Amino acid sequence: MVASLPSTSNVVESAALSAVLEAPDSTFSLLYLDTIGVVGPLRNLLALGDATWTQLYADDWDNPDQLEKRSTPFEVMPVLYVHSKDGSQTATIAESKAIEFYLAERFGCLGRNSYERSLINAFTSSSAALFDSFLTAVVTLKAPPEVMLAQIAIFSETKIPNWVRIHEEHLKANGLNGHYVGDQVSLADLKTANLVDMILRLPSAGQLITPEIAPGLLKVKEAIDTHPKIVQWRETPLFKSLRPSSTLPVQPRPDGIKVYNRNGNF
Ligand SMILES: N[C@@H](CCC(=O)N[C@@H](CS)C(=O)NCC(=O)O)C(=O)O
Repeated sequence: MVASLPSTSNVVESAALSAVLEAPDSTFSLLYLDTIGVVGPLRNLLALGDATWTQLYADDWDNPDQLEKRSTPFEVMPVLYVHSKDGSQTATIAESKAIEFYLAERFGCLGRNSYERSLINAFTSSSAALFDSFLTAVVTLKAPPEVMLAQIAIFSETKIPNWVRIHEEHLKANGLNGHYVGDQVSLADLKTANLVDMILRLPSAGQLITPEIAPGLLKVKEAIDTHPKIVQWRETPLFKSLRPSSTLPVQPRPDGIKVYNRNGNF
């Protein structure tokens, strides 16, 4: 049995949880691995929003009883727990995109009006689609090396160059100022910067992302990498202990990290 989410058939409970999500003094716990993984943009949003948050690690995730895994709504991480100030109520948000959207809305990273929001959602979706398809086709495929190399070749020869060309056009239309929309950091900027970081780790990166081919995308990455709140987050012991890949050795855990309690106590 996976963890069930509170039913919205109870109108009073639904309204109370909505209030927790909207309260300016709520705090957060993020259940995820000690890697950047799929939560790079999401942790950056917590930094941009000056959020008070705790990292939760699932130390018993691989237990054959699968109790931790099944205590989450989709048996995967990340899960964001949003706590009321007095800790008496917690709202759960599962799935990285749902969490990103909630945090982006809360911390003002979805533009100034409905039109800007729809543009940001479109750029975000386009970058997320390439990121997700790369994860599925290469990272989580667990195929023999020659199959993985063939998959990477497909991305390097067509999918990534197409995405670069198209996104450069849109960034040019916004004045190559490091943002997709207006002059503020948005969810689209965060998702794209994360994707550019991933592309730059490929052997073919030198042909895919260069100042000549991708000046707009590099500017977006620079705007994220130099944002004072993100610089500050990357100086923290927690960020420094995160692994870019789960194949790298585990780092010592800094203070402040909590271990996920399968009973749902935070
Ligand atoms: N669709 C999910 C995918 C999450 C996902 O694949 N999580 C992986 C880590 S990146 C996980 O929980 N793996 C452990 C497992 O499947 O048991 C999301 O976007 O949140």
